[in-house]
Amino acid sequence: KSCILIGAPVDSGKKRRGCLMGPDAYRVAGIAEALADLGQNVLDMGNLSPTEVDTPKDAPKHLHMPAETIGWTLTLQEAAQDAMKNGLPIFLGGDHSLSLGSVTGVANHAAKVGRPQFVLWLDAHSDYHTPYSTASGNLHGTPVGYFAGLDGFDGFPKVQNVVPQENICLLGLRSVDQPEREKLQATGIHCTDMRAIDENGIARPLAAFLDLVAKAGGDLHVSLDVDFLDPSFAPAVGTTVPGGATMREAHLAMEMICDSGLMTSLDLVELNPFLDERGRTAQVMVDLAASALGRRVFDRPTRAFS
Ligand code: DIR
Ligand code: MN
Ligand code: MN
Ligand code: MN
Repeated sequence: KSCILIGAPVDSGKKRRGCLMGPDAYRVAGIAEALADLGQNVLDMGNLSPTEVDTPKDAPKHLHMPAETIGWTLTLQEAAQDAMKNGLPIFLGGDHSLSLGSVTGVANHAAKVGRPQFVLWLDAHSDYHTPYSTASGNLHGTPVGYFAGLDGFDGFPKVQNVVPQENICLLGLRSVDQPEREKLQATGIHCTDMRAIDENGIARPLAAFLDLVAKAGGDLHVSLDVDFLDPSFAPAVGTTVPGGATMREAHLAMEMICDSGLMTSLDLVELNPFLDERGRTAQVMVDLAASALGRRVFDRPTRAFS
């Protein structure tokens, strides 16, 4: 099996531009080399471009660039389904609206091979808006709503395989808008906010979710938004929220995901290299991807004190 790098320079999901430079920043930061060093067979498919579609007539007026995002959703759904046959796709974003396509695409593949799809959403935000509930009009705030089957995505491809609420875990939350909060509190979506991480550590809630995936024999998609991380060491994102995951919390999460052997696909999203200083945040994201795919200091358990 291979790691398949899929460049998705999606920049239509919000108004601040720059995420289109993300895929090349990951390449410059050495993502292919880092994964190859871990013994992975790495294929870089280059960058995709969106399918051309007309602006949907019935879309809410305040939506930012719906036609481009719908076009990307079509392109990425197909790319995700194809890549799943050959390996583990890593979607190099691009803003988080790329997950409208990546997640629904991998879920279509899982359904075809008869496995349940699970999603781990590492993000400051819940991204559980619909095109009608979003106040910003930014579609990067909607992918969880879309693949969880909420209504209101007129003009978008119909979601063929909705990801069940109980199969979704949002981890790292600290910015949830009122309409999202109301809907989330009435669902079975697992929501772990920063307070829960402060109180219990990140390992406990994550282990519980990974256990669900393992018991169900599921496929696991991991979606890593740069703003999951604290902006003090991951500043290159348009929507920083202070009080995020520390470097070690993030690496521990990736190391546990690796140990579980469950991850079948990965998004690296919201990196805006235009806001960065010497590619620092791109490097952090590459190091986290490496942890998720096998980089470690020692194999566990070590002999020290045990
Ligand atoms: C905000 C920001 N909730 C919105 N969302 C972001 O515009 O809907 N998600 N940045 O990652
Ligand atoms: Mn996000
Ligand atoms: Mn976010
Ligand atoms: Mn949001």
